[in-house]
Amino acid sequence: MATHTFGTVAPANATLTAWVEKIRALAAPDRVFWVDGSVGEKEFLLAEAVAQGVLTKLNQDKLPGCYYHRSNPNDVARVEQCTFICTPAKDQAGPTNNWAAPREMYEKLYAMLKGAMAGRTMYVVPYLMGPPGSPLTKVGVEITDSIYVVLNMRIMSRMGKIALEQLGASDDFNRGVHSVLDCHPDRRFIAHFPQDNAIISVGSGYGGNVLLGKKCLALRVGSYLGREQGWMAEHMLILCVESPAGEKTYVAAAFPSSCGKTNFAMLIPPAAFPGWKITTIGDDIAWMKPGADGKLYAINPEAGYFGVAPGTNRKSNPNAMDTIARDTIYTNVALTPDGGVWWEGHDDPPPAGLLDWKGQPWTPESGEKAAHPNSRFTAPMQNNPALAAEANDPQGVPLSAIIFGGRRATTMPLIFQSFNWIHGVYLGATMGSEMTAAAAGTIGQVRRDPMAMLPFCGYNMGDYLNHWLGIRRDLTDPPRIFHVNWFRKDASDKFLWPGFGENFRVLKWVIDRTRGRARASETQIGWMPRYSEFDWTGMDYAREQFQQCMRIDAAEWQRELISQTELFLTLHDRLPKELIFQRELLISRL
Ligand code: GTP
Ligand code: SPV
Ligand code: MN
Repeated sequence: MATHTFGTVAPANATLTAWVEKIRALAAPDRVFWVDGSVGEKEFLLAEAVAQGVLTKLNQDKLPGCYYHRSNPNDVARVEQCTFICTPAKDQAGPTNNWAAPREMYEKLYAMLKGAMAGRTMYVVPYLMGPPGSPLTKVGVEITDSIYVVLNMRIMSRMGKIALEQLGASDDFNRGVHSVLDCHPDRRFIAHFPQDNAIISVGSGYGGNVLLGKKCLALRVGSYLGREQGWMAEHMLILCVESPAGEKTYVAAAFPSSCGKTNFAMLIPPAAFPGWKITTIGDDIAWMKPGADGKLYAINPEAGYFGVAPGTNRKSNPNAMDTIARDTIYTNVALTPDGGVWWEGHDDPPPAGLLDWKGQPWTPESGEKAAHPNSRFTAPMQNNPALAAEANDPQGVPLSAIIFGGRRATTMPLIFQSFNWIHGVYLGATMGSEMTAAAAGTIGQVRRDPMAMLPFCGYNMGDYLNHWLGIRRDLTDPPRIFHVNWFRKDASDKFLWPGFGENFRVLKWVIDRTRGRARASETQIGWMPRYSEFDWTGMDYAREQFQQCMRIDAAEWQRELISQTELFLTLHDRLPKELIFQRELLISRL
């Protein structure tokens, strides 16, 4: 074997090297690999991952730079029941989080980590969340024994040398430790220590459980830091709408997991809107801070997309298809005999000889899904043909609108606008959504998911909602707040709205509202567009269909209000009074 020097250069930061030494002494790996983020190192790690059987090289003529991974079948999604917020007092984590005392959790997890990396390599991954040089950007360091995690972090964050440069001699970095251990659900913990800016994740190798920069730092710890420091960490996409005249409007949107953020962030306007363009700033996470001009500025802390594969095709999301055509890692999709990938909702019919996500021969008659419903692609955002130049702007973009939306078969109309900021916060706080495959749990059941942050808020949800109300004080020109639902169904279980690219018509009304160019009718629930307010060019959608999609059904809203009671009771002791008043007002209007 040829000798190499990859991974051998330790950084000069003494705090960092001392902490890494502490974890090394505990986990007892055979070697420590300092990741520098170089291209040569990437090639070396990919070859290593293939040699270990962690990755399979896909057909390089069809999918250059692309690799394939199957996770342990017991480890295919985030696990909320194994996710803990470890704050000194229980009520700092609040009623919507699992809590454990920090000291007990450290002791338990350090015991599990003892000798856990024997015979393995311990990788040290310094990374940035945010563009280099942004006042919002944070440094994290993830220690992991998974080469798959290293290669995913390479795509999802700006990592290696660039992060060490930003860190310099500082001791201000997130300390993340991850070990797959034996990947057993009984020994799976994702523990956050917000006061220490630290994370320990064991027993999983999948997605949000282990790519510690993403949900763990950028949302759970980030939301805590944001409240301390006067900013917000949100589960939101960020996009730019550019008019034919070059006017740019920035919009953020919070939809729960697997409810359409990536698709909306990459939307291509219908052919009937020549000259209109959507560019992507982010597809999952937004860090937002009031600017000196009184506007709310947002950055995307990530550098790649960890996106849902099923349903992605040339028609629903052409930009995603281009993005994942190279330099992408596919996880838990199906494998074609010629080294390609397939999933439910792919453009091509399933070829003969397909292997499913578990590696078993698959036929359409099997009645099983070939790709796991939460199968994913990890792709660099630089591949996105619609990437906004602003995605790398340290200043971020000023938001004109924030959109909340869940997956609701009933009740929620296609679109409405809040009366004001407090009403908008109420809409976000009471958002409901049917559960999806992105998290282990009962799929299809409606649950309250405030701001799409229920699984991601790193402190007391009542305090979080207060923070939302408080941010308004620093804004003289706040984003307008809207609510959408792409998923309303008719009696025969069919979607009432075609969604995807056609969502542009809704988005256009939103931005026209923020610029005072579109009219709306006042209803009990908010401001709503009339049929005539939308531009229907190139779309065959009757007034009656639109009305069905926009209907406010008294009986449905009664049930909605009753089911909100549960959330309000859960949060009672810290729930802002303003939100209780909003609910009272809605009841009296209805
Ligand atoms: P996370 O990465 O889990 O946070 O998900 P996400 O919010 O980015 O969701 P994504 O865009 O990946 O979409 C998830 C699923 O919803 C996919 O199967 C899409 O095909 C489907 N979907 C997205 N947009 C629409 C839409 O406008 N209408 C309908 N009917 N389905 C949609
Ligand atoms: C989500 O579940 O919202 C995701 C996927 O974006 S994961 O990174 O696994 O959390
Ligand atoms: Mn997400």
